[in-house]
Amino acid sequence: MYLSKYFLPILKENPSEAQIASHRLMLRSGMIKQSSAGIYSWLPLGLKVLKKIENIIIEEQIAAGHIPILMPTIQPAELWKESKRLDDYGKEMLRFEDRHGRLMLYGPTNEELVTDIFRSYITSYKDLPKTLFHIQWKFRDEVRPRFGVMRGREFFMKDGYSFDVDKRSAIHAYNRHMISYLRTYERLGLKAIPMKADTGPIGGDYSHEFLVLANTGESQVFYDKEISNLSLGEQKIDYENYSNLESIVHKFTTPYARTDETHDIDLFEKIPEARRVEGRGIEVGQIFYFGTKYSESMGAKIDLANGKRIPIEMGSHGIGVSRLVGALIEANHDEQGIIWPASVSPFDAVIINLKQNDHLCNEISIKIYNMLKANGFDVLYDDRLDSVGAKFSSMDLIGIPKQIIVGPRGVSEGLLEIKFRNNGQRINIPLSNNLIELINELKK
Ligand code: P5A
Repeated sequence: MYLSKYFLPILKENPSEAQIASHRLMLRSGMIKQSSAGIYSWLPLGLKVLKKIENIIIEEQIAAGHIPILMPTIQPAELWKESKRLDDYGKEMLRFEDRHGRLMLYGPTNEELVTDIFRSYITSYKDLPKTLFHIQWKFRDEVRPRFGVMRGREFFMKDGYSFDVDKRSAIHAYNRHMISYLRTYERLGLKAIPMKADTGPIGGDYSHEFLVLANTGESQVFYDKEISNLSLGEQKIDYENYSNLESIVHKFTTPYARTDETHDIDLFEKIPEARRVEGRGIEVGQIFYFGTKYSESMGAKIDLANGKRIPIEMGSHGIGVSRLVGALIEANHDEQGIIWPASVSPFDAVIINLKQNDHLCNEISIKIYNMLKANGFDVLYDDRLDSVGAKFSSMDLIGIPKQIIVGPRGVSEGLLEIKFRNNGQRINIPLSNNLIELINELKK
């Protein structure tokens, strides 16, 4: 993409409404634009990151055996009368009437809608287990939308719903979600800690939140330092294997880790003092096992082999997809701007042409651009006529991990420079005909 042809509305000044780094940097780098409180348009750069995160989530859900669907944003209120949650949800739920006077709502979550889909088609234990998921916009009329996409009113959520014949199988679904979420966060380059959580309006009695540690996080967290050393790493997961998943989940849920809602001072103080950590975190996901809460009230039942008819066991599992964009920036930025982990960066590399009117610099920049594109890289080419300083500062701001610098001096010596955004390190690369040295460096 030639920057001169792109739509990247970078702001020079810090927006006064932004109180935390991610909000400020998303506005400044032209990723989002607020349309009203807690509601945003996603501009090209922001949308690219959102889609990269979405794709990683989809890949990991499919790897865990979960099935993608797409449910609507608008739901009929009748379903929520059946589950008796219509009143519970209060003012957070945006309600309106259609032209026929039917009460509708913009979905804050989809337990009712998916239970209705399920009960319409599935009647036998033979069809279980199943987990359906989608990634769709949600609306919650939050009292205090703030921090940009962190606490929005309209936000993008991955929500999955598991249907099982008994509790053992439902807990296995819970474990599949916990592990596939841990893998997802690791692929995003984030450390997210599962913490014992309250269930709030979703219900049930077994739940974990996933928290990314950050000083600007809205949740207060208490944990045993040991848990922050755990990771899945490269280990292959067999999602069908009950005992294997149980032992991994056991490993991640044994050290003390709780938010203030479930914090137990007596238990916390049993941890050796040097390992006790009190801090703040961003909730990037939550999983729930709630048994028959919705299937009882909405009549979602199945026939067993012995002819008995029972309500299905359910759980729901969510990831805050748009919130993750903010969490990633909170975890990866410096004074100059964003520093994207390669897995979610909007571009693989940017070519910065330091002398736009120089014939040789132009020719070489374009050659590099075409060659990298032909090799499958997604490259941004900064071909603007701006000053060198302006180019460097705006490219540092938008945070692409590798900057390929093409300048008249280097070119005359047959050299390119690569600057790594994460540590500022610069290396010289020979400007060969097939650019193999550059291509190898970008593959690292
Ligand atoms: C689980 C999936 C649920 O709604 N029902 C379906 C369950 N869980 S949840 O914890 O309430 O939400 C899941 C994740 O969505 C993100 N989130 C938000 N992101 C941005 N702005 C908001 N206002 C907002 N509210 C929730 C969080 O990451 C949460 O973990």
